[in-house]
Amino acid sequence: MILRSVSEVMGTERDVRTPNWASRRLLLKSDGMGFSLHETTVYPGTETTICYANHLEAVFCVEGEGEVETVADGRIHPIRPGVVYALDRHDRHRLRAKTQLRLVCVFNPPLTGREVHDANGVYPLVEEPQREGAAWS
Ligand code: 9YT
Repeated sequence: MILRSVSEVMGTERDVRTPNWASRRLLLKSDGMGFSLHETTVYPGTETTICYANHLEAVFCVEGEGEVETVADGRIHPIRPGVVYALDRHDRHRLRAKTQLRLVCVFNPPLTGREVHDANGVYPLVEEPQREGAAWS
């Protein structure tokens, strides 16, 4: 069993900070679960345009108020605690935080932890050797 807390991840290489958000990677590809699991804090007043061309992401809001806009159709969906949005079509979207958002994010395939958003808000696929004995390849 893997046991890990947000507090122990803080300040390590699993704590990724950008001007708009910080992401604490609780589970990464190297943990061998087949998905990665992050707690993401999005700073109030920010707008981030993202398109995960290589990944599926589900985002569950546990704190804060904001909205997500799907760029293709201009639809705006409110984000508040208890709401999940799942980017099942690699949707280009704009995430706006009215207040600070605390989000639980799951990625498939899992992030390795070394990805950075490119100019289009895309994470590249990064190849990394699997943990020995892990069930997923
Ligand atoms: C909600 C969102 O996608 N924010 C960008 C960061 C991402 N969740 C991550 O890398 O944890």
